[in-house]
Amino acid sequence: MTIREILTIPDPRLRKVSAPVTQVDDGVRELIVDLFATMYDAPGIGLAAVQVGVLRRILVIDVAKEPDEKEPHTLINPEIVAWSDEIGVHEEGCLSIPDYFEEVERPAGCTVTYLDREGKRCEMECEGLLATVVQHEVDHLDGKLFIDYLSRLKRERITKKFTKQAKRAS
Ligand code: GNR
Ligand code: NI
Repeated sequence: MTIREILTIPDPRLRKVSAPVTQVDDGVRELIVDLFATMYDAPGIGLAAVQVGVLRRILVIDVAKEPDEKEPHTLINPEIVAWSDEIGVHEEGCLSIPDYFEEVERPAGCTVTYLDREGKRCEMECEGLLATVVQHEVDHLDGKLFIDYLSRLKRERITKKFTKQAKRAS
């Protein structure tokens, strides 16, 4: 088990489309163990493989409130197949854009299909925070970030800040 480094913007890998998993094998399961370790360590409530530089369609999520009541979800090749008409607003953050939070509007509920860590087809109906996180994570697999839903001014301001930081660090 390894806690992996989380990429931050403007790393270009965060803008790439991740490839589907063709076989849920031990290599994939090892990566999933690392994703959970990295997510819990951060701490975060979701993590996409691309955030540790692996361009595969794999997500882990745990929105449990208490650390000793874990509710880990592994979603491989997730597809959102239905959205509620109702819109919800949540303050969102992203481990790839540390310490930045803004409200984002998204469908309040969604239905997602995916393969679990045994490769079994599953379907999950989500609402509340879980629905927000599922949509946020599936966006990562398509190279999309929550700042893409904000005004251009806000998005450019935060992107510039992180670009400057990355230049200073290099
Ligand atoms: O830890 C996270 N919290 C969070 C809060 C509101 C909406 C989405 C998220 S996901 C984020 C972790 C992350 O960046 N996942 O990609
Ligand atoms: Ni994120």
